[in-house]
Amino acid sequence: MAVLENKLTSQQAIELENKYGAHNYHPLPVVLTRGEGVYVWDVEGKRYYDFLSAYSAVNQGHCHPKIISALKHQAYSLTLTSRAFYNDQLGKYEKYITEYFGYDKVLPMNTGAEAVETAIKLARKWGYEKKGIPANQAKIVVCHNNFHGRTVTIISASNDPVATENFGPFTPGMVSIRYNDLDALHDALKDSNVAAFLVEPIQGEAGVYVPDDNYIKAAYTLCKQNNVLFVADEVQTGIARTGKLLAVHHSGIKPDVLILGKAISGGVLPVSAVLADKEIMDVIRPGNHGSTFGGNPLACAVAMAALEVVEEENLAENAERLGKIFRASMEELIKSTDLVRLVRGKGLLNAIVIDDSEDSSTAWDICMKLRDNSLLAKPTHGNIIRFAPPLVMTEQQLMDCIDIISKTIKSFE
Ligand code: IF1
Repeated sequence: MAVLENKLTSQQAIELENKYGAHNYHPLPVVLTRGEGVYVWDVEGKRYYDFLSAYSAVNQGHCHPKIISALKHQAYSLTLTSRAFYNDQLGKYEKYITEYFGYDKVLPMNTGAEAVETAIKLARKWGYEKKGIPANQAKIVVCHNNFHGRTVTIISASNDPVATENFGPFTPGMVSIRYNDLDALHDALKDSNVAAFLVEPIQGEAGVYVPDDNYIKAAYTLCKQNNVLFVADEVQTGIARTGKLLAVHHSGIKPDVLILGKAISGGVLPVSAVLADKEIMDVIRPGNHGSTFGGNPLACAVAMAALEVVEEENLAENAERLGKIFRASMEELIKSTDLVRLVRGKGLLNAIVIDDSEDSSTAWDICMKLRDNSLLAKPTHGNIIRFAPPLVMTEQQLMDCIDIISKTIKSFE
């Protein structure tokens, strides 16, 4: 097939996706073919700053040489054994990642949604076997406007009609309360059938919604008082994105169950993980749960390299420092334009809110103009633009990007 051999133009690549792919996305029209660090290139050779980082999966930058080297090296030796046999990478990785995050045990999976599913199963089983919840009565408390993934059970916890409509029937046992509302949590936890509180330390999909400073810590304390597991979904906020290794570190707590994904592999392979201490993880026994690809040697080698990069290159500190500069610059911009209502975020997970209705096209138009000006970002919920560059960005590159963003937004006045 000629189409597979020839180099495509952007238009051709977009037409192929439109014709042969399910229409489950509405991408910004740019066709990428190469990435290096904070940059990506389209098929016509134009270079862009990546301000999405594949939704915070590419925190270490595109095609990080150390991670790609680990990938190549391991790919020549062994890629997949399944868990029917042992392999010589998994144990090493399990030791490495548990010590890295300070837990006794890890359960390796692939995508973020799978890790969330795993955490829900773990919490339910713990609820029955350790807390003594009557059979099939376990409840998981979640928050309005959460995003935890796309499986039927996970969308059963969602209140987003676009994500849920006509996908029922849904998994029972999900109780949804307002985010950042400790009274609501206090009331929900009175039910002794609650096994866990599943929460994002910062709500990403909701538009980088940062809760009050005391929320996470107080929520954790409420969980402890009620013998409920505090389950943190750090799929998006983890791995240095918010200026600390984990977003919960801003609150000084250790979740009972920690869910990680995306940047564990630096965006090279789907790698996710559920971490917990022995008393919790031990409820999972052979045959209860698993995955053909989870814990495969290729993923293990890649993830170890990717986590090493986070430490070696001080990515958390860099995200913390650059994030402050970014938000301060956006505050300056807000003073000089009516178009941007506010900026919010932590570390290098930030968003600006465009002063317009949710159904206007302004945020999309701004992202199109940013693309023309060599910077890629994506609107969410109509009037919010998320800014999340790779954490390997330098201050000088950031200043260049701030300049592009400011000039682009001012051109709309
Ligand atoms: C898409 C958002 C980001 C997540 C949290 C679990 C998962 C995600 C906190 C599931 C995934 C993604 C998936 C992506 C869009 C995206 C996203 F806009 F929806 F909120 F990152 F900002 N927990 N987030 O954020 O992980 O199964 O996808 O590996 O296209 O759906 P996954």
